[in-house]
Amino acid sequence: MNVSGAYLVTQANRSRDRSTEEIVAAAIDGGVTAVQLREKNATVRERYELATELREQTRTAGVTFIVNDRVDIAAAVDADGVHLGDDDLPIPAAREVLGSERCIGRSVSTVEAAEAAERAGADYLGVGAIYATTSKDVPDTEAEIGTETVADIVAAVDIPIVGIGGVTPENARDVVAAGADGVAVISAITAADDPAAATRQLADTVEEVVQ
Ligand code: TZP
Ligand code: MG
Repeated sequence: MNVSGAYLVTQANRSRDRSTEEIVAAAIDGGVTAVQLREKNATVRERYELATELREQTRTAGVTFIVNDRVDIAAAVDADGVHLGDDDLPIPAAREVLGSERCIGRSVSTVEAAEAAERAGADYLGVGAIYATTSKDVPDTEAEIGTETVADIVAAVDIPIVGIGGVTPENARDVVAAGADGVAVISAITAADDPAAATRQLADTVEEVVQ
């Protein structure tokens, strides 16, 4: 698992009619380190079929591939891991299914939730929403937590942290300066005029700040 750098989360309805495979190919060209399949409106069968395609693309490129929500699909397509939230299987139950070979990511927005996820065995955390986002309906309590909360969570846990929510090539620097290892984005890549160039900008920014 590598979740440092630029991490793409897919969402077909932000892609301006380009296919998810096309966006992922462009992101790979731009140096993405991880891709998460997150298609909330697709059926399990559709997600499985897309996951099979994206697994192929990411494997060839040596990019980490993670499936949102569905532990079964992650195992079925030999993904590198799964990304879970409050409504999904608890981490220990997912671990029963996936074993220690695959990674488990967990969405959190508070220090307490981050500590609990680490204790439960999460391998990395998605922390957000840092800024306002138009890609997801985020509950008020989880919205716009800011880079201060990112820094608090970085100080509280030892596992890698990926910042998410309204992250752009312009503000990614602040997210990494707060201690995040990577930045996860939907629209900054998926809705960009040039998704490969946007990915490259994000990846370069993270690399510059980390050094
Ligand atoms: N989780 C917290 S915010 C968010 C998710 C999936 C949406 C991120 O989308 P964008 O377009 O990068 O703000
Ligand atoms: Mg979920």
